[in-house]
Amino acid sequence: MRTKAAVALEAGKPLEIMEVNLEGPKEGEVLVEIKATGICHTDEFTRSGADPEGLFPAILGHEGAGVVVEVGPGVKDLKPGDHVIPLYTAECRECEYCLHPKTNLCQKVRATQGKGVMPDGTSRFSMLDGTPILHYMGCSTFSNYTVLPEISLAKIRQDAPFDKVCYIGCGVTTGIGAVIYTAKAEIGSRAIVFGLGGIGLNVIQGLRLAGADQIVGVDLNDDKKAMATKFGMTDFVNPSKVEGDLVGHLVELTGGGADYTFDATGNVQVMRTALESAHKGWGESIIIGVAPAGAEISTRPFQLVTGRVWRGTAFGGARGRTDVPKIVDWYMDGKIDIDPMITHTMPLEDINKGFDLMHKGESIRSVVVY
Ligand code: NAD
Ligand code: AHE
Ligand code: ZN
Ligand code: ZN
Repeated sequence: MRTKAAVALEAGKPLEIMEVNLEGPKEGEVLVEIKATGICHTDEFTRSGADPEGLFPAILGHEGAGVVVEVGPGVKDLKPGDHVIPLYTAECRECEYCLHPKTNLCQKVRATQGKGVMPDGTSRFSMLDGTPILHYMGCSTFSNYTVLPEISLAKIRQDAPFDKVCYIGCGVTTGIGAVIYTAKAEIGSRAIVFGLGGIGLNVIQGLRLAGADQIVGVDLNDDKKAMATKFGMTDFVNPSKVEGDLVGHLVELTGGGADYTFDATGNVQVMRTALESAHKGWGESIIIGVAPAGAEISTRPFQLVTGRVWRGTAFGGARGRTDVPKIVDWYMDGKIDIDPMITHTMPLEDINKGFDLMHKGESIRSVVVY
């Protein structure tokens, strides 16, 4: 079939809207009509050329929601008409990782996913002249129709609005999950969140859900303060307005350092500040942000010797097929909020405007509606 897609032809170039060929689903695969997709900073990270795993030409996008159109041979748990959220972290429920209680990083399709192909080593997408186009993070939600392995799809309830729950495909789950699945923050915790964008705001909402006493938000952009306050931030710090040492300021503000700190910027200097503003003896710092090729983190080992812990999280530690449908329920039951964070919606033709808004710091989440 043919489908409309936004194609990343080369690193650093705007996406190009075009008709592309899409082959039907093979063994264990599913054809999905994407109804809506968010634009995450990780899409920009790869588009820009900063991603060491970035390959071109590719169809980016990994924060979608849609409807199953057709299933390939051997697909067991999905049928046409089912509503689904694509998962860049699959859940096969049988690999060594899925069977280990301490990780959500299913490896069943990770190697081929990283090469931009389906598990059989080939792409379903091509240009109209036959040139192959690669998949991205196993999802490629910047295409109106896409093919994914069955284990990379979470089945969700039918009454959830696509243009809102697509955000659960990355930002909402990553932010809330970092708090509840990775940090397992306790009631009464003090926390600091660096970066109040599409991920950081969901960390804040997760901390409120977990019953944190103090939630400090840190961002260079003062315009992020109002939305973060709405989601539960108790104190705001703009590092450019702090005189002297930022770590010292944050340690004082949290009465000795935070129980949990979260980096949602992708900046390795910020990651160091986040680690060092965690409480001596027990503070944990969770890295969510994705850093460019070649960037490395550093600190004095003494920071860890004296009890601070550095950890990281992918997709908030969530097991997608199990946890995503529950998070959709939380949204539908009013336990979590999503709508105010979706500041812009647009048709696929305007997707590059979504990237511009992100760059200008004017959006939280832009959502493309097909
Ligand atoms: P975003 O652009 O919406 O938000 C980033 C925020 O960080 C902005 O508000 C910006 O003003 C702020 N910021 C930038 N530099 C800063 C600094 N030096 N100090 C303080 N604040 C600063 O991006 P997003 O979609 O929220 O994504 C955030 C990061 O999380 C990105 O690196 C993204 O790639 C990553 N991410 C990781 C996962 C994961 O599974 N680990 C999932 C989603 C996104
Ligand atoms: N390809 C990059 C790393 C990108 C990365 O860390 N991705 C996160 C999800 S970001 C979603 O917005 C992730 O899930 N990582 C675990 C994994 O297996 O990719 C690089 O640096 O090579
Ligand atoms: Zn993302
Ligand atoms: Zn697995």
